[in-house]
Amino acid sequence: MSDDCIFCAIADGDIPGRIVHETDTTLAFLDANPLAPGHTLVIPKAHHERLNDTPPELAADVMTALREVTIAVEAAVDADASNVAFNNGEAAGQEVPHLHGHVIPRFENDGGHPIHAIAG
Ligand code: DGP
Repeated sequence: MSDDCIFCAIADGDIPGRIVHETDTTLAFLDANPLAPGHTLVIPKAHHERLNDTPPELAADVMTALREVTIAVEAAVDADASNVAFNNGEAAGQEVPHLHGHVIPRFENDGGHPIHAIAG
């Protein structure tokens, strides 16, 4: 838990999140500013700013959760594909300094480039 971290507050239940998936070590919830319907974030419950300072076992848990969430989200919104990505550090566009993977559903001919959009 880190004071003043919005994603820690969601993980601790202190502020509401639209939670779609949970394990002992990870949580997934809908993005507040979705780039596409079903845009979901996957976080470790423990506070780590970025991939570089996340213990390998926990990073593996996040990846396992990302895979399950990707499958479920694509099915839920009938997507053709998805962008699964991390903005890893402020200079890369990371705005919330608590590790999170984005799952952004994509549709044939949707014309978007959210992999660029999420990098700010
Ligand atoms: P990034 O730029 O990779 O740090 O993306 C941060 C994402 O987090 C952005 O898509 C918007 C989302 N976000 C920011 N604050 C909140 C919040 O309080 N709740 C939820 N659900 N999402 C948030």
